[in-house]
Amino acid sequence: MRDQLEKIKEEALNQIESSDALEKLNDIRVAYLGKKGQLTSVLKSMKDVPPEERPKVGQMVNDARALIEGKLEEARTALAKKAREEQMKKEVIDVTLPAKRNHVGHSHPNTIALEEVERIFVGMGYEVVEGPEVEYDLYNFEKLNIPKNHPARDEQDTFYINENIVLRSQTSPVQVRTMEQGKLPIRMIAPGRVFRSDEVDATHSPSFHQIEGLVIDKNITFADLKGTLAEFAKELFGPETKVKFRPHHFPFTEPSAEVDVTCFKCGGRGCRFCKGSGWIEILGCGMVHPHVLEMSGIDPEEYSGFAFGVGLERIALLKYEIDDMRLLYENDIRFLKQF
Ligand code: 2NL
Repeated sequence: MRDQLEKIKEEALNQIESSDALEKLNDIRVAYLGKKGQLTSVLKSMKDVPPEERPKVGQMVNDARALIEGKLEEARTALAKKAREEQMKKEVIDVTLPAKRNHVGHSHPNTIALEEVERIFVGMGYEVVEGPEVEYDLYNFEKLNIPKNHPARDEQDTFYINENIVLRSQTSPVQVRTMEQGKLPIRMIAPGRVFRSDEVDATHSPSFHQIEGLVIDKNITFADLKGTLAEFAKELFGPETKVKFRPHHFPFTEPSAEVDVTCFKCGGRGCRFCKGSGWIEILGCGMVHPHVLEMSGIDPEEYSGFAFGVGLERIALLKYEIDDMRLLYENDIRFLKQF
């Protein structure tokens, strides 16, 4: 019995010594001290020991148990300490390393240009008004003095939903709707997406953005139009900017003009940017046609007004010297992150 106990003790201590994981220690504890463990079975065979020796053997079994438990605890502490040290070594943080880059979002150049244009006109007392992208032919064409079979309908290849409904080819219908509400005077800009059946190239897209402006009041003259747009050009391209009005034709304005600004790259001397002319075309405008006022319920004898339309992409391309409109639609992060 004594030899058997010594053997169990020695074996257990050896195993504890050589174990390198906490789970193994647990297995050892179960194997020797558990309900069906080796020491427990020695206790169970106590009935074979002569009664006078039993206290002695019992004491020995208890001593062995205490010894093994003690060693197990020691080994457990040592292994836990080692594991923690290894973890600390693995998770060490070098505070001198550069921080991970945080990718911050950017406003799209169209958005920046739109906000700039809005800021300028809101500063002059204009309201920003939006409207539907799917419109009645009536609002997109008829009420703008472009009847069926008018040649202007061919100039802008329009997407038709059906005979009476189109994807708006300009944001003028928003202005028509505002005029119809009958609250005068009007000072508004209408920014938004417009659609034309154009092939994609460096300067065209079937879906682009326009900002139109409309002012209606008593005694509005072409001088108001000129002053307003000259001020707009100065704000947008710099205080040295000059404007030039070239006669033009739109069905919804009379008279009509296209506006050029002095090239902000060369100041008007002529360069690659303005193709040597010194001037860059930026918008179309005119005095609202009396018939257009009439069709929206405004008396042209009492009221007059001016209107204009600018391409948002054109402004963005000019302002940021981008030479291909497609870059504005591709959303390549390497392009966008420059703004
Ligand atoms: C362009 C420039 C323009 C207008 C838009 C307009 C709107 C109403 C009445 C009269 Cl409700 N005019 N808008 C006027 C002149 C030019 O856009 O190049 N368009 C094709």
